[in-house]
Amino acid sequence: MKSMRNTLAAGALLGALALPVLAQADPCRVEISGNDMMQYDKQQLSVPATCKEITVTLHHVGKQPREVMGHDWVLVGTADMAAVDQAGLAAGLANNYVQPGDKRVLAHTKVIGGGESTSVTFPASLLKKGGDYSYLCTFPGHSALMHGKFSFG
Ligand SMILES: [Cu+2]
Repeated sequence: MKSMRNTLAAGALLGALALPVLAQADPCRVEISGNDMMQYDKQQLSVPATCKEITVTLHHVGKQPREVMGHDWVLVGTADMAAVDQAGLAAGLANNYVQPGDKRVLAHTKVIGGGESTSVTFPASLLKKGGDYSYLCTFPGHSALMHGKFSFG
């Protein structure tokens, strides 16, 4: 019993020490990059279910313009990925390759080109803890390479 109490005390101490670090890196704000090789730098993004609001920032670290090698970040239920991608293709660049009013799209950024960054902030209430979510780039032909899992919780 005594050793358990010691462990708890040590845990509390570690928690207190870790707190300033956690305060700096908000787990509800995540970042991802796309490049000129049609790749995201992350195949998975995770945010804790304690988030009230989630912010995703997309960086395009390449040089190509958005008309040629544009990237966006679109969050969907995994089952909707192909259909959303298809609808986005028809919507065109003027609509950031996302069909306006598409209810299957949970959140999305605009399409950006090399050297640009963009963010989207959305309420976590759109998501269910432990749900099966994915993100993709809806620029034509990109999603086969540019997609990943989004875990919430
Ligand atoms: Cu892309």
